[in-house]
Amino acid sequence: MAKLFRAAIMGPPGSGKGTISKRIAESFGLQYLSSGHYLRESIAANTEAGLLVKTYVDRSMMVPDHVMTRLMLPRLEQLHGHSWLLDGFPRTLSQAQALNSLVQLDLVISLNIPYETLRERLSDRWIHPASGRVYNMGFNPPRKQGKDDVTGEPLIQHDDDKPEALMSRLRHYKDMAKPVINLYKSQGIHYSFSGTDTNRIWPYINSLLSTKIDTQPSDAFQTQTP
Ligand code: G5P
Ligand code: MG
Repeated sequence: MAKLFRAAIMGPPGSGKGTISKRIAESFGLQYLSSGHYLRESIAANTEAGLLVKTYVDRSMMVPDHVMTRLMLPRLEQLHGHSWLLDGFPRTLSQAQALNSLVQLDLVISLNIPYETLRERLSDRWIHPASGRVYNMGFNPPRKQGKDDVTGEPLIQHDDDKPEALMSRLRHYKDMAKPVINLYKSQGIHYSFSGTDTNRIWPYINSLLSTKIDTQPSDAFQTQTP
């Protein structure tokens, strides 16, 4: 049996967590869990909890810790026996502590992207509000300008992606992330990647993970020791 591997990816809004997570999940066969995805799913379900969540997500504000842990931890419990990658959770020390009481992570990746790069990316970002699908006019444009690839519905831009709002979101992100990063540094599992270009960062993450993840599908493929 391949050894289980549990990782998380952290980084400010627009840092490329989603883009890199998808590559990791595909290359290494990990289950992928995105906090933003589950939040949007709960909003779409239109429950009381979903409506509450919407008031935060619409303003790009942090959803309260107890709501986040109640949303994420049961899903991780269901993945008992699987290797997985978390995108966007934990984001606060309290979330990290709740996660720690359930499982010890093997590795945490932080994306350290200059502010100017984030500003450019997010001001170029268009969203399909119903599904949360995200496009970037330079990096991954929709097939038809201004329209969602799947539904053909119009794309919108977020008020929160305007420069002033973005600056305050990023400052807030850093304040929240610092103690989380320190926790994972103290556990010796934190790796930080800096750069302006996802395609340039990816090979470094890929080679780090190649050394950490046991991708042997079964014992039968392992070399026999004499
Ligand atoms: P999300 O959904 O986690 P954010 O704001 O943290 O949202 P986002 O927007 O999903 O982060 P990302 O995943 O880090 O960004 O980045 P991405 O989507 O891969 O890339 C961003 C854009 O840049 C895309 O258009 C992509 O195509 C483009 N891009 C990527 N790489 C490059 C490149 O090299 N060059 C160029 N030119 N473009 C590139 O969370 C949403 C909300 O949910 C709440 C919060 O309200 C949050 O705002 N929330 C939580 N609240 C509390 N606790 C938690 N744990 C929470 N998790 C979510
Ligand atoms: Mg994302």
